[in-house]
Amino acid sequence: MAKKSSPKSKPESGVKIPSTRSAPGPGPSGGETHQVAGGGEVLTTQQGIPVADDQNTATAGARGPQLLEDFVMREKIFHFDHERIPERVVHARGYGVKGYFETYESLSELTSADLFQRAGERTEVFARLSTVAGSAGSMDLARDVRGFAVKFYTKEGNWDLVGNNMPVFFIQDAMKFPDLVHAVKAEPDRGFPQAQSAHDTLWDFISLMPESMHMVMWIMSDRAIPRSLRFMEGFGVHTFRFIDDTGDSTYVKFHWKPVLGTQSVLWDEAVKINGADPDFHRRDMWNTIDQGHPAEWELGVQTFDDAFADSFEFDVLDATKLIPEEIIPVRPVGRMVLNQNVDNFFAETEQVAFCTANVVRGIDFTNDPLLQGRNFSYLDTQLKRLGSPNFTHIPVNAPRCPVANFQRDGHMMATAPPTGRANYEPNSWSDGGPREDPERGFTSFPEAIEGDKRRTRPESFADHFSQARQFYVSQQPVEQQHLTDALVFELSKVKTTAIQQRMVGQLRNIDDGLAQAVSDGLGFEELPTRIEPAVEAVDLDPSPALSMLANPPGTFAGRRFGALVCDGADAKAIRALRRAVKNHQASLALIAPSIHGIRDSDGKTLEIDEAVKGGPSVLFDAVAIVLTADGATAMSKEPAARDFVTDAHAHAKFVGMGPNAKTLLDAAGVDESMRDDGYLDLASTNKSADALLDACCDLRFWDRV
Ligand code: HDE
Repeated sequence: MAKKSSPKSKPESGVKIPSTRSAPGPGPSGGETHQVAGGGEVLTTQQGIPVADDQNTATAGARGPQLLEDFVMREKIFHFDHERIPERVVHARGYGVKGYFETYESLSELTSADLFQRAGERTEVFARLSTVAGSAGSMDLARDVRGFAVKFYTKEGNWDLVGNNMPVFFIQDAMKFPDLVHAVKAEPDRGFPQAQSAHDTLWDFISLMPESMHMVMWIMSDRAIPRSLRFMEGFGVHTFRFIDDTGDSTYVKFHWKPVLGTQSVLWDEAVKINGADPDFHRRDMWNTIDQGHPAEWELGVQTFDDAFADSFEFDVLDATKLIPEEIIPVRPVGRMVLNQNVDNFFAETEQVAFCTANVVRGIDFTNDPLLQGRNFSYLDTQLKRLGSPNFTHIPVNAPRCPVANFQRDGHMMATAPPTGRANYEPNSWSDGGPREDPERGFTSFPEAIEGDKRRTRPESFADHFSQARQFYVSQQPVEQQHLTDALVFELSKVKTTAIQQRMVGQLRNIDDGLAQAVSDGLGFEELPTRIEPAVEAVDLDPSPALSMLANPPGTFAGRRFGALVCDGADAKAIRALRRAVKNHQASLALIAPSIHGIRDSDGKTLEIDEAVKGGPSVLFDAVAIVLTADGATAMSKEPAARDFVTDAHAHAKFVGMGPNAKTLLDAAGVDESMRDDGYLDLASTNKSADALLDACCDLRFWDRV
């Protein structure tokens, strides 16, 4: 066979072969590499002093001690030693993306918020999507809530909508947040487990906190393992207020709906993805945007008045409750287009400082005790992390509208220093600085408040189980099974039997079938005793909107198709597949025995995205096998290739069967009797590739599981 010219042997664009020289000056050379500016950008110290040698510290004699006076080395190491800032106490691992929000139509009848006044208005945004429990270096596919924080740089100041991908929360009062976070994070004596809820301390706490049971249903559901950050919903969680120009208030709950629909992975996939690509979510986001495809969500609102709030079965101030979309539909009010990756991860994603207290005129808080506590917490945390009250001077945090006030000085004051004598007001100077604006200024909704000062939980917060049950019964059977499996998995990692029993005792208030299945899964001979609830659960109507599978995206757009290929693979089949994948606005990855390119049956060199040992099928939404007879025989002997197809089968993926696929499938134990309608022929025709991709729009062949 002719020697192939591997695409990888060409220098990649952006790669420049450095011009090097041996050691500068008259001294000896230890053979180190020096790259010289040669008319290009010159390396300098932070003080701007050009650096002659970035390889060697000044020493007394070539093998002698280092000189204290070497300010070049001292500054470099000093700066390095101080590179880290405290990671976020929660949501440490996150990914930032930039873009804009576009308003569909004026919402002036509801709110005076400037960004919602004009149809087509675009507002710059910065979004950070995160996991909660893990450290900054933890893996993306942890079972966890995802943070969904968006900073809107409006013309009247920054509005931060700091939400999650689940519409409810574990606790009702901010007072319990440190306990919750301590319980879920690594256990304090042993320092593990990392980014996992499956351990004693979390379930000990949770099983003693019936208010968290609704959230337990969400976190044990597949919502906690999204396929992509692009395919998850977002929620403001709390009830907020819209205030219009006349001062009237309307309650509002915010929703983000992903334009490409919701999708999650299976738990077995999550576990394997964490090993194969711990950066799966951030890589997916980076690559998608880098390839010119924005991530897009619609912002929707549920709005209601006091009459509804009074008539609703639950307290709208209770963040462990949601308002079913069947009761108050979500009205789309705009779309968010995230189309730009950050230029510098630290400067933007790490330094972005969200504060729930950042609201603009026209948006206000309610007395949700979780929201009120958050308003206190976020400013505090930014000071701790960013080290200065001037964190708003950092570009990612700076409003895009004028800022003028009499706040002065502090660490790292960075914007143009204010001038003049007036650093206070009132003052009588002609250039006395900014003044109040009663028309455009922020005013709080004048809610009448009276009551005794006391620590108490309102009785209206006491039903902890009805909506948990509603969530469970609103799920499809497959989803209920996943939820049960998740509880069994998590509680099987708990070593204290009393905690497992208490937890099953709580589940009995949600659904007896669920409690029994979890009890069986844990191997209990008897169903543990029911825990007496504060208020008995009532049966609410199922809410189909709560099920992901009841609301399938019906598209393969934005997904990734993986095809197993080898030298000599059918060129026409690959071309047909590539065309069909592109027509569905998805992307195709080729996986081969090695990364160094293959030659297809037409002799054309094809670039390869993954070597089979590094490209398991869990990284793809659907797969195809396009091999020669020899290639299939060789792949059959390769454990990674066999795993590729057995996993694709186990994860209910659609499989395109190109030439010789049977050889590999049989060798992997996926014999003909197991090959259901989720296996489609992939011949050398566009028609067969189109049929395969049309089937893929169902995302999984659920009948298999
Ligand atoms: Fe947070 N939360 N939180 N939180 N939260 C933080 O602020 C806090 C809560 C959420 O990408 C911290 O900058 C308290 C609910 C997101 O930078 C901290 C309470 C919801 C992010 C903090 C809550 C959230 C945070 C840590 C209980 C969904 C990441 C770092 C009342 C509605 C933002 C930081 C980013 C981050 C406090 C509960 C969402 C410590 C006290 C409920 C998305 O201030």
